Amino acid sequence: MPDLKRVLVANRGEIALRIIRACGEEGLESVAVYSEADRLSPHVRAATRAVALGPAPAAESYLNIPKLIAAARDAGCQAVHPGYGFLSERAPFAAAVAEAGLVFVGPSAAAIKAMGDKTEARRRMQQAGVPIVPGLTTPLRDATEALREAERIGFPVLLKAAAGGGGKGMRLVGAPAEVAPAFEAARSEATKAFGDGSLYLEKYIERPRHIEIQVLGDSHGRVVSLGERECSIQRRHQKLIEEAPSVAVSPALRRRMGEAATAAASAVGYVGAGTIEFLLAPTGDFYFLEMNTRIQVEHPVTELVYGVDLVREQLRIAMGHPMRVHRGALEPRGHAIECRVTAEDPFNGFLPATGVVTYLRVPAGPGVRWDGGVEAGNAVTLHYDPLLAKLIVWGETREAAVARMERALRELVIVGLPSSQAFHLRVLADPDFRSGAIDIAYLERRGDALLADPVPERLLKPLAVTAALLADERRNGARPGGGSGEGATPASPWLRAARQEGIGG
Ligand code: MV4
Repeated sequence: MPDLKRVLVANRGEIALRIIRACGEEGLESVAVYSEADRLSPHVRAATRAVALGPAPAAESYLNIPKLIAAARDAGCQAVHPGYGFLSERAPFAAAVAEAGLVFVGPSAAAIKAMGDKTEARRRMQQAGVPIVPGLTTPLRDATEALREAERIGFPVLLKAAAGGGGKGMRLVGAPAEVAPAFEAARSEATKAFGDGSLYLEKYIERPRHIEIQVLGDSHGRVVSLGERECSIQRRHQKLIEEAPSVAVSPALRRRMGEAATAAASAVGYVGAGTIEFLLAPTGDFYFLEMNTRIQVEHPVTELVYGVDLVREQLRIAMGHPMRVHRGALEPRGHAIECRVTAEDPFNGFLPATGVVTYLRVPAGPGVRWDGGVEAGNAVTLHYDPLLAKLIVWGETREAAVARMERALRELVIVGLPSSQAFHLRVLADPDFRSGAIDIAYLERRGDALLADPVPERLLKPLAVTAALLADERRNGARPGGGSGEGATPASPWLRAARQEGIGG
């Protein structure tokens, strides 16, 4: 059994902090890494110690394998946790960590590689008896073969990148005449994105939900599933709100999807935390899409309804312990919702925002969890993804969880940057969301209507607005109650709203 004392956390932001916290509770020391842009980030101070990696660009810091391995060695670590994004699903990184004599907190490089190749993954899943979307399990040679196969499968079909995932190099093809141009476009996009233009075809599933199943595998050959997460509320493949359980999944369907997911993980000898993504069709049929071989952003909703600390389980599994999760005891309790609070302006096409968080009031109280990566004083740049924090709530029922999330979102005050906060409140108030009438096209259908009223939430507590105004005026050096510079647009949508509404003087 590997004797772990100290873990290198090869990531930044909220997930680095999340992992550092788990290390602390598990009695492990943690070593943070940081770029020049993240010198003042909370994860740096939270760790037992921290190592500077270099300049802000990820290629010179969080994506630099030699620097990370050297940092782990020099700091006396025995293990490396990759978090999500960055190097978490790069088989060469898992291999380099192992080669350096360190434990990779995650699956083997071979499992990452098998699932990273989408046609190989489909072949493996088919063999394991996991339902896959009707279509090919080997790459296409050319557009002629694509046309022949599309006619066999039946239009509409989706052209997908074999090396892909996340929607890049994907093209919807509705009719024979569209095959050749779509093939060329998808191939070019896949080559640019993945350095591999291989494509395959699947039957297009209309109006599905995106449902994923959390799995854990340990080094003693046990694999368990921890129910589903409903991830249909997404915009351009970026999830905004996730929940567990899904209103569309009955206990019987949960059992069947869980069995498919454990079969999928077992088929690649999976060790660690992983997620099997499925499309759930309106017919009730479900199909394997891909496997994410990492801890995911939305893992907390599963933690809250199953009472399991997935990151601690990851660490224990990496230490060779059997997992503490028992199949029979795994029943979801209550309902959890997560909002990804990002530095994006929903009223301006979700444009990523930069600037300094000048004031931050974090929601608290019963059933509220804040997994954040920034604090007041931190700058948000375009070097990394725009996630500021995840706000997660638990309630006895879905209705109670929604009410609690609305309450928590109203407590939240972010000054200095626009954020997705107001948009989350609008989704939560939408009748379709309330009734659970959601699928992967939900935001395309409802997004514009939700943003039609340009004045952000009247739901704001006057106290929160006042706190925000005061913090912003302090930052701008303006007299409270006085005009703070002609034409100056307040950075925060809250402030814009407050000004428009005449709140705060
Ligand atoms: C699909 C699909 C419909 N039919 N495959 C998008 C990214 C990649 N992970 C797979 N994706 C899809 N594959 C078939 N055969 C619809 C999508 C899809 C999607 C899936 C999950 C979550 C959001 C999505 C948004 C658009 C399209």
